[in-house]
Amino acid sequence: MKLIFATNNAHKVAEINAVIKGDVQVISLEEAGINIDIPEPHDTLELNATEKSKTIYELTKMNCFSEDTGLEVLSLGGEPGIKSARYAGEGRSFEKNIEKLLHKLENVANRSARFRTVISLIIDGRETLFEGICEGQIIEEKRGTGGFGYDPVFVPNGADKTFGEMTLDEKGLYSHRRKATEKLVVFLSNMSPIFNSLSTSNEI
Ligand code: ITT
Repeated sequence: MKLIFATNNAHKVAEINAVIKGDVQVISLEEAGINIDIPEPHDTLELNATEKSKTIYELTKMNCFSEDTGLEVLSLGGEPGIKSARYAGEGRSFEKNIEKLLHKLENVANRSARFRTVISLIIDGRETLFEGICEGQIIEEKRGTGGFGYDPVFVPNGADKTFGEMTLDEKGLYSHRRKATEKLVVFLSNMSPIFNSLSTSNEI
């Protein structure tokens, strides 16, 4: 089965390809030759994920999925949330977003936060959503240069390193994206016997 992944973020493609293996071939927008910046105008991760997958489904009529992720900081009332990519402005700078976050958390004792990923999968025009959550803490200074976004300031619960100090596989042990993607894989593998039996009966 081929699935277009409606994202322009190469880090997301690498992380998701580490989980989706076997019979499902993930094709990034770049690989599909689609060069668009899909708007994310809504106020929930769910609606923005749907916007991205629906846009690509309508354009290609191919089965596809997208994901929207937000960092939700408890003492900031869930900020930056849906604004995670543009927290410090339209420039979408990871550096400036982190600076703004650390500034807002100066002298704040409760630094609990979570990443939440929502995947929107469209198969034959029908949408299914999958969620993955990773709880952790925002530290006071950046550590590590791996990953992307807020990874250098986020330590998942149960770890002593930031996501920025982890390899892709280590991040996968804790990651919101891995958890949501695993639900997608289970969903697809539950569907595949139906596909297999359909194709078998077609052959007969
Ligand atoms: P697409 O919409 O093209 O998929 P994007 O980077 O714009 O890519 P989002 O709208 O989901 O993706 O942006 C959410 C932002 O949250 C992203 O730019 C990062 O700053 C941050 N983010 C998302 N996942 C993250 C992760 O696993 N680790 C650190 N930061 C992350």
